[in-house]
Amino acid sequence: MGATTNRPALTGEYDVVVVGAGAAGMYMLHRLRGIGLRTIVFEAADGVGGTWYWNRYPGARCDVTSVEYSFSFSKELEQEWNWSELMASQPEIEAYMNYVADKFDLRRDIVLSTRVTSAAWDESSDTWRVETDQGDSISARFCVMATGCLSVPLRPDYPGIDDFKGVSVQTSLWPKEGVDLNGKRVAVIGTGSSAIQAIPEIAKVASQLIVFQRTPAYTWPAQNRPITPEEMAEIKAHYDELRERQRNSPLGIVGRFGGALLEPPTQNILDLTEEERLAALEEYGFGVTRIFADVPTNMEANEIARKLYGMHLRKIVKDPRKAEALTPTDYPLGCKRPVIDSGYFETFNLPHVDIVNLRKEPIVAITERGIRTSEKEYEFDVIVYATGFDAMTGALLNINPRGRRGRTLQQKWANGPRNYLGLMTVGFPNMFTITGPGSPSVLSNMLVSIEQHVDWITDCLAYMTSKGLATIEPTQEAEDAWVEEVNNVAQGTMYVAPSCNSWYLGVNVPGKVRQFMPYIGGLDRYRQRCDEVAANGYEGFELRGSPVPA
Ligand code: NA7
Repeated sequence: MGATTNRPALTGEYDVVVVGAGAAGMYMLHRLRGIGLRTIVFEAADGVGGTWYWNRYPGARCDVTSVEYSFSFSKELEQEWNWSELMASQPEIEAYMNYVADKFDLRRDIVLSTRVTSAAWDESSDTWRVETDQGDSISARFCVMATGCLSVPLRPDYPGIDDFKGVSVQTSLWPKEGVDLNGKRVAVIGTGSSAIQAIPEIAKVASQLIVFQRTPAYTWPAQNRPITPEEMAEIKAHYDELRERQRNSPLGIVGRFGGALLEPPTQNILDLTEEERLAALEEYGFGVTRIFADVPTNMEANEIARKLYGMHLRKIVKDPRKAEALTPTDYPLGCKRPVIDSGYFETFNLPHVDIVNLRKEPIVAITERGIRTSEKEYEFDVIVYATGFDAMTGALLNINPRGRRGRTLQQKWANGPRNYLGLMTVGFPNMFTITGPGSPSVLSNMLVSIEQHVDWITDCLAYMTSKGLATIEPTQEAEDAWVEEVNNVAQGTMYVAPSCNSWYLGVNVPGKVRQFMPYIGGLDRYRQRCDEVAANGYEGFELRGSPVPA
């Protein structure tokens, strides 16, 4: 059980139970109310916002421009809210999520500080029975998993991890009251997006910062800056056009307002001479890796771009030992989610900031005083774990819903996730996942993908209600075909290169099946497909009016 909430346990019957009150759960609640369905939302945190509630580490901010990473469903909301920067920081996005919760009066149906512990399909009544760590036991006809893609923190299982006498903290569980880093000796373990955002900020206040890196990251300057009031007014005048373009783009990102992604590149790096490549490097810096069409698709081109990237890095990081440690060498550009940063490499020029290459000097144990590697013991006051998440499937498999005939999701997905359109999985009627595996999800602007899924689910439930239908479940054929399509579109891309070890593939979690989880075919194509399926009377789904025969 989590912390007790001192409220009576809930036992009611609902139309829909939503798990999670991040952006997905909140918008889902809003839409379901709109079609008159009695909905309850359970949220483990004591506030709304999901990712933007939990990730409070110094430097946490969105890597998509905020004007685009925001809800489009309310014109009033768009006109009321002002973003202060191109890419807003965590406090501002959390404030936005709270503003949305208040504006649409969402809180009265959100039960906070309550973690769903089980969900089981009852075949006799066609309902989901959902239990929580606060003793609630409710039933609902539909269950929507808005549990997030990066919501289950991973912490390494180093020997002695609990022995450390200083402060241990995880970026994704950063305490609300903050962590005093002033004048402290700080270790950061990990060099993914979270660490790369946190490191420059921690370096500003710590007396010493040592970064423990397993894999060097590719990261690009964020070029973040404030948005002027004039720009915000201009954006507000053109929201409709922006949203339309977002919805019809492969990533849900247009990049018109300061982003770097305007038009897709057409020139190939392989067509350039060495001199021309160096001239491009001179002009674009790290951006050189993003201006050629063949870099993401042709591994020879990718390798050339990788070398240019390393050359630029060595210009910035003055100490050759640090530069060598920070240079990615053995996996393709773009196979992991690109990181964007504000002064990451420059931070390593500070005398009190150093890096330990764990490939040469692995961590052997955490001790009372700090970190022991194969070479020596380092003493710290604070150890920051920036070690990532059990992505995309972790939260779903932790709840481990029990579907028809008592079969669990862990059993069904033992060899990797399988579903239809990333929305529903055979054997689990009336259970939807928002931005789950098999959908564009983390390969897109999450807010655009969330809205697309929520809108589709809302339309589906409205359709079922209007027709008096009780259950919906994909057919086995539709699921098999979709799984094949998800795999096929990823084939041959850098995402599945044998040298790629990303959380998209699940390989960051010991024992997890290596499978590329998101759908890479593009949000625009995916949206069209989902719309066609709905227009064709929910093609590939079986809809029934009465309990499924045993
Ligand atoms: P990531 O991107 O999964 O990064 C986690 C980092 O932690 C990465 O550098 C890992 O190295 C490292 N890691 C993980 N486990 C260990 C152990 N046991 N020892 C040493 N280092 C370890 O998570 P983030 O939170 O940074 O970012 C997640 C997403 O949030 C990001 O993509 C954005 O979408 C926002 P590895 O590369 O696995 O060798």
